[in-house]
This record gives sequence, structure tokens and C-alpha cells, in this order.
Amino acid sequence: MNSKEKVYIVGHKRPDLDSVASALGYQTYMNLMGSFNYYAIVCDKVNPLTEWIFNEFSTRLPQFIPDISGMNVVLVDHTFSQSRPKGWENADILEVIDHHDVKLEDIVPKKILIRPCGATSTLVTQMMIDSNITIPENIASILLAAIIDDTLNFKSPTSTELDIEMGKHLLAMSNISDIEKLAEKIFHKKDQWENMDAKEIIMRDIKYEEIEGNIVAISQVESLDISKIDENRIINELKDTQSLSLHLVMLTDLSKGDCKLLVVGKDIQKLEEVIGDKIINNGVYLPNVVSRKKQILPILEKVYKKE
Ligand SMILES: [Mn+2]
Repeated sequence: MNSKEKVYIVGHKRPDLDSVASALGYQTYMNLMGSFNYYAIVCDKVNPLTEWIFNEFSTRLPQFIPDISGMNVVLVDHTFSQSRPKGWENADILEVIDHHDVKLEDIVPKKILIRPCGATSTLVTQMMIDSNITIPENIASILLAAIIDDTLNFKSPTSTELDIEMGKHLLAMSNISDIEKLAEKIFHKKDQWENMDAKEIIMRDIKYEEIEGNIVAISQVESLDISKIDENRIINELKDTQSLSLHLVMLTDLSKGDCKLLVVGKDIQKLEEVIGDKIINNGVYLPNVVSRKKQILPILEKVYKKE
């Protein structure tokens, strides 16, 4: 590859704000470092929060390209093949940048940056800070919004010192005056569940995992008041379409910092054993649980590794 060939930076399917923000952040970093052949793109429709944040900070959304076949790409905010954009098998994946668990046995990127922290936007910010780059105000604002979104305003157990440190740098370069107010707006923007049908609620933020050959799914539904969400509609939809060992829907209450877990699947009993509680009418309350990656996934690993 010569240095004039285009390289596309892309987040996962069903992109969240961090996925889009970190792609644009990395493009900005590469451009400011003198590489003008890097372009952020999105491979799927962005969510309403992302649309609102980009609009709020007067920034155009990255170009929509649904198929990355034949392209040179940098994957941000994901590594799992299920999350990769369409056509990844025929793309040249040069680089990955992510803050999740890694699954790369099927590709060999030349550069890999994986660090457990709250957001990919944090990692991209760190590159710019380490290179003494002054981040443009709109980009700093969008990156900060993405970190707030992914770390639940630095309150999630996935949030690290690095997120807080980079958050401070971004705040200084952004045009955000009140971070608490922005966080509140972000959480309200995400709280559109009442207007969605059950299938949409389940699919909006879903992650599939394979644990010891068992396929499970965990949907994350974050709300300021989960009592407004109709649990039965979701449970019925899960039952109608159920084909997994376990499908969990986390109804995460952002104001209380806990979660009602909805569960459908053949392995409910095994799950009860691990959490030490009864799942009644396909639901169980979990105090102080908000994180899919740090809290729910380890429970599922215990369910299947005991066997
Ligand atoms: Mn992320």
C-alpha cells in the first residue's frame, strides 16, 4: 500500500456514539499528523444520540459506506467478526483500536491497540495528547460526549483513571461548559424506549457472545426510569424469537445505578444457580449492576464454565 491510497476508519455495525466519534477522532489525528488519506466512515445507520451530538457540535457525520469490500480499513471500537461491517472478509484490515475483549484469530492487522478502558474515544484522545496536538473544539466536544456515553458519565465500573484524565483534557479544549448538564441531556436522548416496539428495544444495543460453544445475547437498555418500559412486551418478543441458550435484556436504571434483568432461554436454571437468586416471570433485580462487559458477561462465563 502506498501512502496515497485511501484508508477508511470504521466502527461496528449498529454504531453507538463512541464508534462514530472515535473513527472521526482518529481521522483528525492522522490528518493533523500529516496523513490526509484517512477517512472516517459509518457502515450502518447511526442512532439518534449520535445524530444529535454531531448536530449540536456543528459537525458533519462521516460518510455512509455499507460495504467495505476491497478497502483498506482501520476497525475502531470492535474486533469481533459479528460486529464488523459487511464485506470485511474482502477488506484489508490494517489496524484495530478497541477497548473491549479481543477476538482476532481470523485477521492479522499490522497494528493493534487494545487497552481496557471506558471508551475507544479515550484511546484516540490519548494519541493526540501524547503528540501534543490541540484538538479542534468540535472534535474534543464529540469525543468527550462519547466517553460520557460509554462510561455513564464516568460512573460505570468500566471507567478508568485514563478516561477521567483524557476527559479533563477534552473538557479544556471543548466548548462544553457544564459536563453534568451534557450528561443529563445524553441520557435523556437515549431514553426513547417508550416510542419503540419490542424488537427495536432488543436490537438497538445487542451483543452476541459465544461461551464454550453456547451462543448468548445481551441487550442493553439504559433508561432514567425503567419502570416506564413494558417488560412483558419484551419478554413475549424474546420468547417468540428465542433460539439462543440465553438471551438477556438488561433494563439498566441510570438514576439508581442498578438493573432489572430479563431472561429467556433453556439455561435459566443454571443462571439462577450462579446469581443465587430466583428468576421470577423471566425477570430478576440485580442491585449495583450496570455493566454488560464487567458484570453480566462474567456471570455468563461462570454459567458455562462450571460444566
Ligand atoms: Mn465503545
